[in-house]
Amino acid sequence: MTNNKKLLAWVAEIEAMCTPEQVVWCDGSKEEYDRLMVEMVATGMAVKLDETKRPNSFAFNSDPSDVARVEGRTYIASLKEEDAGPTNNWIDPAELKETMKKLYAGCMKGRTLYVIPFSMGPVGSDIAKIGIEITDSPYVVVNMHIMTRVTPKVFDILGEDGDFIPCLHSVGSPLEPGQADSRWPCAPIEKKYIAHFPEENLIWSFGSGYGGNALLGKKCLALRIASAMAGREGWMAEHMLILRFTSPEGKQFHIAAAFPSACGKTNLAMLQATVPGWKVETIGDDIAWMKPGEDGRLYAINPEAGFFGVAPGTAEYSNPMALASVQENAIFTNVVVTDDNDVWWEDMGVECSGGTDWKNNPWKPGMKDADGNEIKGAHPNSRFTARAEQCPVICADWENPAGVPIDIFVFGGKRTNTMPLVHEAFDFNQGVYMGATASSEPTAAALDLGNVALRFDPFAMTPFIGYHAGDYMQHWFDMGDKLGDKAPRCFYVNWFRKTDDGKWLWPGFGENSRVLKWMCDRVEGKVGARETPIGLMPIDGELTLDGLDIPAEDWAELMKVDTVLFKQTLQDAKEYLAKFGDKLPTRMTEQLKALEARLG
Ligand code: GTP
Ligand code: SPV
Ligand code: MN
Repeated sequence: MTNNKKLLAWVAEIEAMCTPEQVVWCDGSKEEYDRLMVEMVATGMAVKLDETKRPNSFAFNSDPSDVARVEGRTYIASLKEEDAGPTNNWIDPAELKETMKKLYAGCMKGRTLYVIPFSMGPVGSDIAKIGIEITDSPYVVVNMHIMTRVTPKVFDILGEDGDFIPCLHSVGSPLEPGQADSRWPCAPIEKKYIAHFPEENLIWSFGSGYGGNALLGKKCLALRIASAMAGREGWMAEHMLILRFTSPEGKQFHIAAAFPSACGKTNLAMLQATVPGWKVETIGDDIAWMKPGEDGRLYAINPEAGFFGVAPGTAEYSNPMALASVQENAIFTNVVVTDDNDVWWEDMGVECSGGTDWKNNPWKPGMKDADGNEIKGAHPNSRFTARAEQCPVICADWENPAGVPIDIFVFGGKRTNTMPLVHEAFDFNQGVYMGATASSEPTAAALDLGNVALRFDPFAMTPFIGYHAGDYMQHWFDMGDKLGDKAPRCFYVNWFRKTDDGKWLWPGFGENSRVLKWMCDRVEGKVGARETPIGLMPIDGELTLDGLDIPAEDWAELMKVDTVLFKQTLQDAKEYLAKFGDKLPTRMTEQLKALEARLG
């Protein structure tokens, strides 16, 4: 097992506080995975899917209250409030620990405490970080098996004195003797806390069993804690997919793209290019850790080992590579289990005759509730979990500890209006401005965004920046200075423009490869661009539309820079950035002024 002093002391301390029935040290083995699945099927938490249709795969349904991240209950408990900044919830760390210790006291009664040793990044590589998650959720254990590298080799690396990131998690639902367990134990919203102590590299999560709230290697460690470390140490931890795009001549481009949750990262990461001869290979679909290499370029790795992807919308026509990735050895959460024991979700592109919906009710397509609204079979934030190596287009270099050199940064979000299909920054500083003022309409990936029409989401990192967002923006400018002329070129895209009557203006998915090709042509100097107030845009005919049936007026709309709408967005951005006070980088203010002048 381990002789690591800090780890042994920590496990003993948590065991004493949480009083589980037993402690199990996990080894990441297939035997362990199979055993936990058998146990969860026996208790009714998991459903085993048909072995011939979906080998070694399981479905879970969460409690209806526990279906997504809860940003309102997520905290950055830095020592000083100003270090958490205006985009984070803050509680004094001592006070938060007091509150949470009361919740943790006895919280694992009647349950098993699992100790999960995991590596984010290839085990043993310089760039990898070691975490240990303590959890009382067997669902978390099996998902961590897929999403991270769970292995006792972590103990060898730690040795007696090595350091790790402690990640404490409990579903917050102790069991009294004889009390029957619920199918998905969790705590009510007011008892949920997803807490980060960035100065201590420490994570405490209580009350939720879902996704990023509970699989602590992902958003908590690899983004919130890692971004704070990266800010201190001069590297980057970003909410970005990473892909390799290879031209017909064999030239490789590496692209990292930041879109908010449920805005198209997983889809872009594995897209099937429609531009002849070009191909995409996946390196990561959610998180990138990047640092300058010896040659002065920026190198990126994917710290994860699997995908936790949005199920609805995943179909043969949209994301066939994701569908192939979940053909076996997959976990599904909050989807329909069909009458023949397979899975289904909305916009899967296949018929479903009926089954059990994500709320465990009998379900048929087209069913309506009392108000006449259609009942969805799968929750909009239902997810699949699958190992990255099951993706048919996973890149041979996806686990290369040296990473891949990034040529292009892409920013974006879901905007049904205003933002054109694509524009390019004049230079890296303006690229930082574009990323920092990225905006998106809310999605189902977080529970509590309310009814806002639009939110600013700098670098798609609003819920994941582990420190002051103004310092984080400055860090981006500093990285640009460090990289100089080797900095990636910056672009902004929007796949989500709609007509007034609600139809997509752009076909999206595989057709997005046309936009990626234009970016690569720009990097190569093969195409020009026209200057607009917001940036550089394609010259007509140079972003190929061959074979697409897009009416000229739709294309004009997709390429339009509506200065009235942009002036409005600029005003909104100013108001938003005013919250940053004197932490707003001077260069951001300069960019705002310059854009205002260009818009006239
Ligand atoms: P998280 O995993 O939550 O971070 O989301 P994500 O950014 O990986 O988003 P994902 O690729 O799962 O896409 C979210 C939703 O957007 C899905 O329902 C997709 O079908 C849809 N989507 C993705 N790309 C496109 C596109 O190019 N056009 C349109 N219209 N929809 C898209
Ligand atoms: C996201 O919300 O960005 C996700 C899902 O990828 S979760 O892991 O729950 O954060
Ligand atoms: Mn995703």
